[in-house]
Amino acid sequence: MSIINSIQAIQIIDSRGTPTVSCRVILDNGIYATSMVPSGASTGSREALELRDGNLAFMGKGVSIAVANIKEVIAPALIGMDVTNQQEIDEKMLVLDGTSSKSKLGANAILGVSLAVLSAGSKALKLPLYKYINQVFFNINGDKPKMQMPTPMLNIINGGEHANNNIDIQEFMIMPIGADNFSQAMQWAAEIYSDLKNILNLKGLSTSVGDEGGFAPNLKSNQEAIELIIQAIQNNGLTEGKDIGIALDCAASEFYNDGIYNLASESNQLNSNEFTNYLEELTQKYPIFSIEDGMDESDFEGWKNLTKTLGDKCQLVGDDLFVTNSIELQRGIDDSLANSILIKFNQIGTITETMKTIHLGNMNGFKSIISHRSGETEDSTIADLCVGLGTGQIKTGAPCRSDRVAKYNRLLWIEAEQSDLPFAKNVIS
Ligand code: 2PG
Ligand code: MG
Repeated sequence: MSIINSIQAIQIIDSRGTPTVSCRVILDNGIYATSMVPSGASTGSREALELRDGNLAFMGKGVSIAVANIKEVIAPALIGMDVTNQQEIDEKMLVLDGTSSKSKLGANAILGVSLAVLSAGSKALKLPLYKYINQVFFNINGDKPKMQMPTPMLNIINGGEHANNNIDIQEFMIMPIGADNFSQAMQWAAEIYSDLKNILNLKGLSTSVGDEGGFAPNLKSNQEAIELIIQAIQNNGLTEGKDIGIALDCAASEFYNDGIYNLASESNQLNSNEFTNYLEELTQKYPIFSIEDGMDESDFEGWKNLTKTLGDKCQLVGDDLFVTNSIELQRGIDDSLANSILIKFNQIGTITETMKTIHLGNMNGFKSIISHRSGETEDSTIADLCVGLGTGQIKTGAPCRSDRVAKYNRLLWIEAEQSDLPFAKNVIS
């Protein structure tokens, strides 16, 4: 048994300069692990509550109350427990909080502890984190996923809430679907990224980057972003659709109002059916393999229609739609909304609930994509989560900015350590 001896927490700074929670779990044998909690900008309205102080410090965004909740409420309840008992620990925190939205203690407080417990558990058992995660999933769901290296989804042009440019679609991603292994996928991505920078430079467009490390130029339309990316792919001797797939995160809730999808950069106002047609045309014109949040989080009829229209040719990913919540995912399964789910553990608040949601998706043919948040830290747990659960896809920004490459670099190390892990080649074709 590896017993929790103490739990510490402090306020740290994330990649946007905003406070976030960091938590440390210390075991009675002196082993300890530290977590850092991510934070979103284009958040879903059904996400668990991120507790912010709301006072004068840090523009109201301090997390000192969440930190105090860890020290004063959660720590006393968990000290003495076996750290490898992830589910029991997470469930105890749910009882301590007692609300469905985690608004009493804060999902940021609860997740900080849940993540540090996970990592301390792996150290206690002297297992690499991804192997330990595989085992924890088995303990929770009675099912052992096949571990594999993921295909990365790299967001190389940023728009929407993640940049101050004029592009409506939030993320334009490349997926090196034809690479033979993870290192080759990253090499191709870095080369395309560098070429895209040259292209933008030559056109006199901005090469400054957005929250997720992708470029954030002002463009004439959303299509222009895709065309610039295709040019960069071809300049590298690669073929779009064969070597590299395109993926989008529309984050459509951010430009939806009163039944209208407002594409301001194109002066285009579309109703739900028209926006579905717009997306269908994009998939006919370009090799788009995956569309995330193509519809507003509450436009359920729109989601149904989009899934009917594109669901057999394209990965349709619910992010704000499902918020990593098994109840929301069950509704999606029952009503045929989307065919895949984005997984962000801070949307729901514990590792146990995250794993249960992934399991539900697995049982119903939904693919899970492990994701960062736009506000990040150097914590790279999602890299191990993705390998340990074998989900096959990870999206964690551009090959730029340390908060993004921390995850890709961790994956490169896992691949180097464990060369027999298969690579999720052609994962969505
Ligand atoms: C998203 C995420 C991550 P945010 O919408 O998928 O890319 O953004 O963390 O701002 O919700
Ligand atoms: Mg999203």
